[in-house]
Amino acid sequence: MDISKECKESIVNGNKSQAEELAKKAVKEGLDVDQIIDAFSEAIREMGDLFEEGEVFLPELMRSAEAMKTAMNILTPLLSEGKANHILGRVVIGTIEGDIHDIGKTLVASILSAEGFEVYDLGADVSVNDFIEKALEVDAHIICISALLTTTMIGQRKLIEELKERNIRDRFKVLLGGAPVTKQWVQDIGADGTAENAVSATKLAKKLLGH
Ligand code: B12
Repeated sequence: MDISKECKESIVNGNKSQAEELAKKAVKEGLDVDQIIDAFSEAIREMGDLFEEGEVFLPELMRSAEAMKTAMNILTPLLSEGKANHILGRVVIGTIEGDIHDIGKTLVASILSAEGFEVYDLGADVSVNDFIEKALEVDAHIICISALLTTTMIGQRKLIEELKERNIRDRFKVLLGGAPVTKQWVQDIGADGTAENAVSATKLAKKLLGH
């Protein structure tokens, strides 16, 4: 079986040790990390679809996510290697309050960092206030907010409103992401953009800062 198929299988079966072994193998054999991450990502999304259809239940989805995270913890540090020697800009990133999905956000943070951004990753379930305080503290150029739930997307709007309230909206570019985020939503709440994946997110971040 080819390694991409094995990666998918490990996630679908929620087999943490298999996922870990495969990630280590990919690193050891110098395989294309992007391709391996794509295979894992495709599998976890498939599990999400099955979950929505009622074909798998939360404990299974959680086991798959655990396996995915174990593999990603091994693979994402590789993405940050070979950092550019000048800083393109400072980015504060996190998943919005009430939302614990952090796999995609961590991928975006890794690619941004690999491309030369100084990244402050606040983790998941981050309050609007913590985003803003950190952005002010490090004098960030961009705030990146991830939301994977339709119920937590509202926090993205809250953050922009809070920036306006404090008269600091113009100090930061605000990028939104996560599966439910659409261009329409970005426009509706007055954010600066969105991207479907970590590579296009990084391209957009560069473009917004004129690189
Ligand atoms: C894995 C997963 C989980 C894991 C999370 C583990 C973790 N530590 O992250 C667990 C099992 C814990 C989980 C829990 C829940 N989940 Co869940 N989960 C998923 C799943 C299957 C995959 C998400 C993922 O990791 N994708 C892989 C990564 C690589 O992709 P990504 O996140 O989309 O990120 C990419 C892009 O979006 C983009 N991006 C991401 N962030 C950003 C930010 C910026 C600024 C930019 C520019 C780009 C960007 O780049 C990323 C990399 O390419 C999705 C299904 C799906 N299709 O998204 C459901 C899904 C998001 N979950 C869902 C639900 C309902 C839940 C629960 C509420 C279930 C429950 N009943 O308790 C809880 C939520 C708890 C909470 N309060 O947050 C629903 C949401 C439905 C909705 N409309 O709101 C989904 C869509 C599943 C479904 N189809 O029903 N979940």
